[in-house]
Amino acid sequence: MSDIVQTVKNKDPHENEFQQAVSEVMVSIKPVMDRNPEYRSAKILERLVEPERVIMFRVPWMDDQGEVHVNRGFRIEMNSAIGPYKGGLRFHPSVNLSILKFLAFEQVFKNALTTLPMGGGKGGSDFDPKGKSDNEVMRFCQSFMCELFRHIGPNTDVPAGDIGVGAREIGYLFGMYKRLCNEFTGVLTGKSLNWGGSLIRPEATGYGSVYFAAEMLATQNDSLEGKVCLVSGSGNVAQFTAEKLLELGGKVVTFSDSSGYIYDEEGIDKEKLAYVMRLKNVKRGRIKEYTDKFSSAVYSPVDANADSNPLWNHKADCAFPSATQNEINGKDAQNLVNNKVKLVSEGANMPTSPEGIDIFIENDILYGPGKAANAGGVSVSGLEMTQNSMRLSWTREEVDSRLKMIMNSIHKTCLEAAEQYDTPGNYMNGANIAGFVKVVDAMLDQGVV
Ligand code: NDP
Ligand code: 2IT
Repeated sequence: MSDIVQTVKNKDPHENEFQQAVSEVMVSIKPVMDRNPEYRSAKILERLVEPERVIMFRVPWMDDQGEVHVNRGFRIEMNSAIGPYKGGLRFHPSVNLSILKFLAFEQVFKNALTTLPMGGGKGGSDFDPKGKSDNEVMRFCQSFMCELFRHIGPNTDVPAGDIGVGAREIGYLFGMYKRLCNEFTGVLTGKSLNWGGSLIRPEATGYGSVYFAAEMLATQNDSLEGKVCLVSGSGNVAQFTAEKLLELGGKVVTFSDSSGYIYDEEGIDKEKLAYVMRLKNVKRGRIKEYTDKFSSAVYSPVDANADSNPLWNHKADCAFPSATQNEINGKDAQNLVNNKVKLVSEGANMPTSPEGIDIFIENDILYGPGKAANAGGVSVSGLEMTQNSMRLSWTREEVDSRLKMIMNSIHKTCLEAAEQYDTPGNYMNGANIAGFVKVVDAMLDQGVV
């Protein structure tokens, strides 16, 4: 197994995030490989770490002043063993092949866990939507789709949102796809409600992460009632994590963005959350502005180069990292443990560094890894695809109850797989093993392709 990690390192030595994601899975699945020699002879691991296709393209666009800019566009079509490629698009200046390959790799296992027929993919651009006008974002999205459209389709590859890509961007992307293909079809998910979107899709990742947390606590006859919760980020996932936590009796005390974080000792109630939603989704402002409105909160800037993030050093029962990868390092994890945190549910993808994960597991923290805990988003994307194919829309209650069922099933599957491979309660191993077995069995059935 370490051979595979070494091969990945030799082939693409600079792709740190991809190596990190691969290493984690390889450690978990070692006992599965030992019990199933046929996986080895079919070169399953070598095939899993090589994307089926990587598309990389130029995205030229013009700003409001008439100046031309050039960004890079990407789509990683990682694995289609159990369904069409499925996964989000990320627009953020940090986007590169390493980040998108890690995200696409994790997506393969995550999508397998959802119980729905979806393969794994991810894409995006190093375009930064921050500070851009709506027209600039529209022109960028149109240019991006002018290349992407030839690679995707409702039965081929179905992108959605991720960091920097929400309902606005999906709308512009869909408009251009429809114009180019002359076809109204469910080629993207996260669409607005009145033209093919699903109820609960905006809420799904955050709600799902909280449903997963509630399931983990239930194994110890505990609940979210009265729990003090740290939430990072203040975007889509963070907002709906907070909304569901409030509904289930939790107390949310933090939100952040890439500049800093707010700590509100009195708790972020429904009214304050509504303010954050307006601030972030309509005004596209910064989280710092929260303190202008609510004097109970303190804002602290965050230094990305510091050895720890003070957000994770507040007294709390539960942590919901919902911003970005590697936002909890070893020191942050130790701080959380020292402060007696019981549970970590990852709304973000790979938010905890490998050192951090080891610390959580050594200390018996209820640790829900991203590919399980945040699978609610892509699950409801899968339900959106189903509704599009059937040309009907389910009610809020219908979608929410399916989401809950799927999260419960993922939780159960992780526990069973962890138990079967002698690491009871280890959700990371459980998620990696269960996702892996489903995908590689399909690959074996389909021959050497
Ligand atoms: P949004 O763009 O809505 O929000 C992202 C939030 O994270 C913002 O508050 C942003 O702050 C912050 N953030 C982004 N990059 C950094 C960084 N480098 N350092 C610190 N903070 C950062 O994205 P989402 O809420 O959709 O995504 C959040 C996480 O959840 C990501 O890891 C994503 O992959 C994952 N995820 C999302 C799903 C979805 O359905 N949307 C599904 C499953 C996982 P700022 O505004 O300053 O950039
Ligand atoms: O990381 C993820 O699962 C997402 N960004 C959502 C993907 C999707 O297709 O809804």
